[in-house]
Amino acid sequence: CVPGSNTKLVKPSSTVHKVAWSQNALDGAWRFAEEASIADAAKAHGYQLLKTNANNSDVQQVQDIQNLINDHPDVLLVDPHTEDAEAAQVAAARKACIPVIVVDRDVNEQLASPGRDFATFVGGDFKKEGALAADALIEALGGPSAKATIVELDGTTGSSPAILRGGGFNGELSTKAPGIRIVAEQTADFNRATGQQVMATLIQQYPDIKGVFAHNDEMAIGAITALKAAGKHPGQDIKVVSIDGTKDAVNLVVSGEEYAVVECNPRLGPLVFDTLDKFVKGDDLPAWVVQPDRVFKKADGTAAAYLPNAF
Ligand code: GYE
Repeated sequence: CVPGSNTKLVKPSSTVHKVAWSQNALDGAWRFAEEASIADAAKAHGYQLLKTNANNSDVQQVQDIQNLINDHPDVLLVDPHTEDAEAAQVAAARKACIPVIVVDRDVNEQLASPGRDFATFVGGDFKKEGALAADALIEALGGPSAKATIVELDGTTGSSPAILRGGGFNGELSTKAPGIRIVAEQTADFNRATGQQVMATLIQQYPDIKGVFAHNDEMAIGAITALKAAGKHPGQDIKVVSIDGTKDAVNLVVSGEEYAVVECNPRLGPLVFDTLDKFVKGDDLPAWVVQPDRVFKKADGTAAAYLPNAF
């Protein structure tokens, strides 16, 4: 492979030693579980793992990826903070003859695409997760004919899970239960403390809401704290649904304060390294390797059954 702007995507050499891993942040149970899963799978394969953590900064992650490219790893794994910001770096790796697998969050595929700039995207179906969250909240609020107002706490603006979970949720809600209206939508950056702050303000502005959809568990946990502080009784007068499957959130489902959690499995290591094995062998890879997800509720026993395995 000769580095240059027209350089085609290469496959890793048959002797992978050095794997580079660009993580967007290490700021909560989901990311810690993902990081451990990638590290464990690399170790099980006997690979050296070069790790970076961009602390939720696109500027930092662009720099991290450039540094990793300069280290000439056999393969680069990228979990991008947002869809657009790291796409050019994925293409830069291709031009530098370094094969890339995009993990967990996708890049904007208009800017860098699977099969051309990178091998494949390994991650969950965020749109489906959003739709499953809508189905759960519709059920919690009394079914398709329910009339209620709700609020939506968005994940990090411009990240693929925030874009797709929001889209999946909104599409499902407006077709299945048009009487349930989102009266406010605000980002809380996938963060627990921010979720609490944002919810504290929203509940003053919209005291009559009957539901909350949070794009991740951390924000839902913060929101539940804020709702209780405002004198509400989550699980009774307000139904909360979120996505991930953390121990803290699933405990709230078991205790009844949260209605349902849609799984987004962070333990991507085995699937990523299995995909890497196939890539090394020269197998054709699909554009997307999907990590399947489930729904955890109290009523059907799924939350209690999953809890021992939660992260
Ligand atoms: O939901 C959230 C984390 O990218 C799917 O990122 C992931 C999301 C996950 O910060 O908790």
